[in-house]
Amino acid sequence: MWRGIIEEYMEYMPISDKSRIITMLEGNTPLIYAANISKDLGVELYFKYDGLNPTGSFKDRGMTLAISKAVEEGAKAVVCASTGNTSASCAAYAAKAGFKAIVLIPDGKIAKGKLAQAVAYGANIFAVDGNFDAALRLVKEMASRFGLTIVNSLNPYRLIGQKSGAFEICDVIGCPEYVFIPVGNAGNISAYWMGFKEYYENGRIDTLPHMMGFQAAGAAPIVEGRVIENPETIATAIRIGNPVSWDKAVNAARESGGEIDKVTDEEILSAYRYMASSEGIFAEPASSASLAGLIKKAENGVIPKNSKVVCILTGNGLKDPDTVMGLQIDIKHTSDNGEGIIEYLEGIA
Ligand code: AN7
Repeated sequence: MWRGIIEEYMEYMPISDKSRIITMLEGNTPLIYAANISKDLGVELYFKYDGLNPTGSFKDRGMTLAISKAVEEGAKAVVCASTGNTSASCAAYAAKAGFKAIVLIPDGKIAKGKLAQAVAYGANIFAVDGNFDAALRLVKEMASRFGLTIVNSLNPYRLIGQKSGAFEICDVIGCPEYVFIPVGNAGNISAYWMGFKEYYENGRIDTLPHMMGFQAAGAAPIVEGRVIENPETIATAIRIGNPVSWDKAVNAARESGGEIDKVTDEEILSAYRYMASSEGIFAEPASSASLAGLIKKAENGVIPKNSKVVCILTGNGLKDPDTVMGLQIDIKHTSDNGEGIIEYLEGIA
């Protein structure tokens, strides 16, 4: 049985006492070959579907380690700022560990399913008048004033846990040539790069991938080289103007011969629908930035034909019902004796 990312990758994790690991058996998410999109784009594409983690996002990989270390270190309470997924994950793992979880979210700017999770898991929720960056500033102040443990990605254990995603990919298909990944706080791209490099140094793979990170055009501080005061994007998960792991992400792109670029909300939504309707995979808008990025680069001829490519799908589409229901939707009506559906079926017969 899969034991969760800490035990599975123990030699790469800074934990020695198994007895106090807080896990919900996160990780081991499917790497799904995307036959239809591969054909359309002329590449060999796999989706790493991290939306199938216990709380529906990649954050669980880092949270299991951050919370386990908080237990080890005797933390008083854990706190985070979040665009939604970190707060959901923090709330769940804190519940399991018996910690009080305090989560700060930008008021009105997180997807409904994510807020519902924080409520369900019993977190202490504060809606902040301000965006994620403001919420994180406040978290840092409160943590130092009241002795709380921060579980945002400035907590180093978060990235160490998240590197397990790279290990899992390599364990299944070896090292891909390109990894496309959404960028918000820029932690995950940095974590993946750390994971690939560690596997390389340990002789588990003998090549390294190009790391291709994508920000939303209205929230693209790294691409534009400046802090964005008022970031805006439909992909609320990556609505971040001053990323924590800015330098690490720039380094990952540079060292790997990759890049960090941006995609528009239109490109994100188009990739979001295309992925769901052609592969049956419903990822959240922020996650779709990875596929949007691949489409952009494939169309520009940057990606050689038949390259082995992985798009990281960081979160589950169900977390954000409002975005999909805001699209042009076609729900037909029928009476219970078939008036409506019969005309339709005659039409397509
Ligand atoms: C679905 O939950 O920052 O570049 O507070 O939820 O590592 O920040 C979420 C980020 C991509 C960006 N995809 O990852 C939070 C938060 C999804 C996300 C990202 C996030 P990073």
